Parts: sequence; structure tokens; C-alpha cells
Amino acid sequence: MNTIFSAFPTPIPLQTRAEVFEQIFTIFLGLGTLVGIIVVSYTLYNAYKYRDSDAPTDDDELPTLGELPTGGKGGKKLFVSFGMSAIIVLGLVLWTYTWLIYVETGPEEPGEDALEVDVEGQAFSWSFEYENGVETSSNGEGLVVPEDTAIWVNVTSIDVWHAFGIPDQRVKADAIPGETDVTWFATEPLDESDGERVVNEDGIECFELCGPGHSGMTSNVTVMEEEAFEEWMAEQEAAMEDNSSGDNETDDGNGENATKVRGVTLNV
Ligand SMILES: [Cu+2]
Repeated sequence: MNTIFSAFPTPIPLQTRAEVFEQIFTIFLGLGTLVGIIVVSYTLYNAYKYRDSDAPTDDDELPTLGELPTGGKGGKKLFVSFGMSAIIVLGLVLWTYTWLIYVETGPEEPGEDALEVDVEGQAFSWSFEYENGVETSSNGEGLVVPEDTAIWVNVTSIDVWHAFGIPDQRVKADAIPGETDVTWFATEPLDESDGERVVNEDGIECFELCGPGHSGMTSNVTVMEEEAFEEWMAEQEAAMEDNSSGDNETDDGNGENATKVRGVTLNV
């Protein structure tokens, strides 16, 4: 995918959506607090400086009741403070939108490293199909993905409207019959304390009220070490081949076989 990030001389490291939003939140919270402290302190300082007292004052800039304030050095102070505010605000807008575009368009597709998964919602389960045809479902292992990878999901539904979401990953996509909603998330590298896999139980939820089983329409997300993931995938591929070779014997060539394979795999 061509994004504005393609223009960068070196590829930027893969950032998760959660990291991006946390970064934006931290910057805004920090700057908001700083500006708040400056404004409140300056106000208190002036309230104290110009407090009512009986003593005469020689301050020319002291505003008097019923007269427009003069001074301000020809508006220089106003110009500088407006200019600085504009630079800060425009900078923040640009910076924030750059990151929001990153979230919207995804990281530059890292070629073969990115994983693509077709997600299908149905009342009341999720099924996941990998590019090699391997399938898992919320009744089985759920969504299994490798660490430190961009995962692209193509979300759809085969019955009613659902919505696919992984709150921890700040991911949400509509699952609507006949439509495919494409979105992405990135997994973080696992560290030693994580072991070879981290399971986010019920990490996937349905976010569209879809029927009586809606609240149970959840699925696990398992993030695996690169090698463990490859092993797991090889096992799934082998199991899939076993299944399909068994089915081929009874293949009557009218396309029903595909449904059957799918049915078998879904019930794993
Ligand atoms: Cu639902």
C-alpha cells in the first residue's frame, strides 16, 4: 500500500494502533496541562499584581475603569502570542493527522511479512481463513497470529450485521453481508517473560447487537513467537490436506465439497 510513509527514506518501525493513540493522548494531555499551568499562573500573577490597594501606582499600563487599555507595544505582544499559538496548533493538527492517516491506511505493506486473514461473522461465531486456506474459528483456537507483524483483516458476515472488534488493538470493523471491510492491526514482539505464546482470551468481541447469542460472540486472539507460529501453521496445513484428501474421494464435482471441507474445519 502506498502511503505518505513510503516517502520516508528509511522504513519507520511498525507501530501498533494502541501505541499511536497512546502517543497522541500523552502529547495532548502533556501540552494541555502545560498550557493550563501557564494560563492559570499568569492569570493569578496578574490578579495579584493588579490587586486593589490604596497606594498610588506609576504603572502606565494599568487599566483604568471606563477607558480602553493602551500600551501593548503596538500589538507586538498580541502578534507574538497569536503567532506562537498558531504554530503550536497547526503543528499539532499536522502531527496528529499524519498519525491518523497512518492508522487509516496502515503501515507500508511490508511485503511477505504482512499476514492477511479473512474474517467471517455469523450468528454467533467468528471464522478466520488464512491466505493458504487454513481456517480456524471462535469455537476452536480463534485468531492465531505471529508476533511483530502487521495483520490485515478482511471482515464480512454471512447472515446479519455484526461488528468485529479487538478492543486491546483499537480495531473495529463492520461485518456486513455482501461487503468487505478491510482494516489492520499490528502485534508487538513477545519478550522472554511471555513465553512462546500470549493468549488474549475473548480478545475479539462483536460490537453490533445481532441476536440472543451476541454477548457470547467472542473469540481468543493468540500471538505466537515467529517459529511457534510457523509450526502451528504447518500443523494446520497438514490437517487441512488430510481432510481434503479424504473428501476428494467423495467429491461429486458440483462444488458441495468446498462447503463440506469448510464445515469440517469449522468444527475443529
Ligand atoms: Cu453481535
